[in-house]
Order: sequence, then C-alpha cells, then structure tokens
Amino acid sequence: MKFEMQKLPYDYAALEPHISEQTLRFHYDKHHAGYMKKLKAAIGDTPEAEHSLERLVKESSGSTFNLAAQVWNHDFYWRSLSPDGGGEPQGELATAVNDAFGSFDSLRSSLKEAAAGHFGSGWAWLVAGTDGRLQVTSTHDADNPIRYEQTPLLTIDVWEHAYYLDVKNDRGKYLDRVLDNLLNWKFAAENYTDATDGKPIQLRAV
Ligand code: MN3
Repeated sequence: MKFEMQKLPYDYAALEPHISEQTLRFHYDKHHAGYMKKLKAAIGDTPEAEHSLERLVKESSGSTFNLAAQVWNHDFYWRSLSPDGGGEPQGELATAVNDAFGSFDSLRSSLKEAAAGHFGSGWAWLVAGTDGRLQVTSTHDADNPIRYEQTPLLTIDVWEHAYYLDVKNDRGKYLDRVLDNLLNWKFAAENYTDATDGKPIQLRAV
C-alpha cells in the first residue's frame, strides 16, 4: 500500500470558533478515515494497491475512484484551511487573482457563488488551468479537477457533513466563516508556484 492516512495538520479545536472541534472530530475521524478504510478494503492487494493516491484519482473508476478521490480531497481540504488563514493572497498569486477576476473581492464572490450554488454534495475549487490562468469551479460528489488537467490550489468541502453540526443547513454561514477566516492563501500560493513551474500537484506535509 503506497498511501496512508495523513495527519490533520492542526488540533481538532484549532479552527474554532469558525469550525467546531466536534465537527472536525466527526469529519476527520469518521468521514475521512472511513473513506480510507473502505478504499483499503476495496482494493485489497490488487495492483491498484501499488498506485499512488494521485494516480488512483486520475485513472480509477467506480467506487475505487469515489473513495480515493474523497481521501485525496479531504487531505487537500485540511491544508486549504488554517488557524492563521483568511486575509488575501500575496505576491504572484495576488497578481494572478487580479488578472483573472479583477480583484480579490470578485474572486471571493465567485468562490462563494460556486460553493453556495452547488446542488447537492461536492467541492468548490480555485484551480489553475494548463495556461496558468485561475478559475473557480465546483465538482459533484468526489470529483476532482485533476481529472480535467486543472491544478487545484484550494478547495472548500460543501458536503453537508462539513457544516451541519455547526450551522445546520446554513451553508452560506459556513462559507462566510471559511472565506473570511480560514482559507490558507499561503498553501494556495505554493500550489500556484508548482502549477506555473509545471510540477504535478502533490499533498504536501504541513
Ligand atoms: Mn467532507
């Protein structure tokens, strides 16, 4: 087996008051770890067990894809948030944001619209296309931009389990908390540098 559960990059209570300790415990211990457990059970010792998680996300299908992508997406989501998050991107990423969206406020609106307007379960993303240009997108269920030759820079989980314990069905309230206080622009900037250098996306240790 080439992949293991990655540690949550901060304490369960680190994102309070915006995301509660209770939510993080359920989300990481039950949902995320549950996908990993099911993935391992599903692939057993088939040749796919020797593939990287990224390769499974890119090449597998059916339930193996759904489980592998949910594991990858959650690892990426934890890194997209930070107790020191919020604010605005700096440096080259700030320039790219202005080029693509006109302003940071406009990017924020696009992200909120994509995440709030997404029907059902899924993920909202800030991605770089093959030309390096930034785009906001959303994917259904476990789907991932890596499948479409886009490089993810940040993601927001919009499955109901990400916010229901904290704000019940008020997805907009959860999104405002994430957008204003938790998004990790430093992580996004590192991913953007890799994308413009042509390096494949990877889950980096934090
Ligand atoms: Mn989730």
